[in-house]
Amino acid sequence: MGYNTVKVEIEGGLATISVTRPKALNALNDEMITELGQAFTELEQDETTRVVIITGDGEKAFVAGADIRELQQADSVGAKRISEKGHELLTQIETSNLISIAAINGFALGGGCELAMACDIRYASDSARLGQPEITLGIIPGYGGTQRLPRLIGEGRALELLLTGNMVKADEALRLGLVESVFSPADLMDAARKLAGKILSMPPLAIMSIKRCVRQGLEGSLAAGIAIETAEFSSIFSTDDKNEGTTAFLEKRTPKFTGK
Ligand code: CO8
Repeated sequence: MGYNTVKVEIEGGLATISVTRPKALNALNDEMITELGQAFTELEQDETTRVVIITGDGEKAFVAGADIRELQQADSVGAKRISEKGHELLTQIETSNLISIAAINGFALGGGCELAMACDIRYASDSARLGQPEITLGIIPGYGGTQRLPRLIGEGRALELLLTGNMVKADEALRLGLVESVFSPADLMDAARKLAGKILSMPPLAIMSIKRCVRQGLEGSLAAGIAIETAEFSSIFSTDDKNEGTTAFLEKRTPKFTGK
């Protein structure tokens, strides 16, 4: 499918989605939210794709937030619709069988930081700046920032960012646990691709199972999470890849996983 605001490239099991409105620093407008959802759904239906890198077009921004022009025009009813539509997309990414890596190549503010937080792993370039500046606009985050940020970095640190609207540089984001690793701008995409390649070399059913355990487990109590893990652990033992992985180890050879 052709898109106006996103570009999708597929190679092997890896898809790269670039959001592309560089003149507006890739701000998320309604069309982009729609197209990101469509692109993601297409990739979920494509049986070969297993990992997705999400990044921003150009050198300056990952995503500089929701489109402030659209927000300025919205009333409460419109805001509810905008928020729900964004939540639907970010929940889709978060709960998908696809593993998502945010390659944060510049500003990741407001909805951009929220998009990155819905991804499974965040790599940043040292030029990246992250934050939730909504408060400076007289509004609050509407794509999960008040929920995912404290879960990722803790309540006090999250409130400090949310209540001040402060942006943090990549090294500070790393210290906070908001990103996993920082690279030079030239190395960022290679690092994200290398990570994707490593994940792609692992058994697909176990990958999906681990993501379900972590994502669903964090929704509830430790006991509920342990029950999820036990059920997933049990079902992975009926896969061919379990037999292949354990046998390959004992035969001192590299496993050949088939995804069955
Ligand atoms: N929306 C629309 N346009 C934007 C946005 C944005 N978020 N960010 C930048 N732009 C545009 C600018 O207006 C400018 O356009 P033009 O050239 O036509 O004037 C162009 O991009 C370049 O930007 P700047 O000239 O400002 O570039 P600087 O390098 O000087 O500054 C900044 C870069 C610091 C990133 C600055 O652009 C900025 O502060 N941007 C806004 C950041 C922000 O506040 N983001 C949060 C938005 S609110 C949000 O995301 C809420 C999410 C939840 C929504 C749920 C709704 C219910």
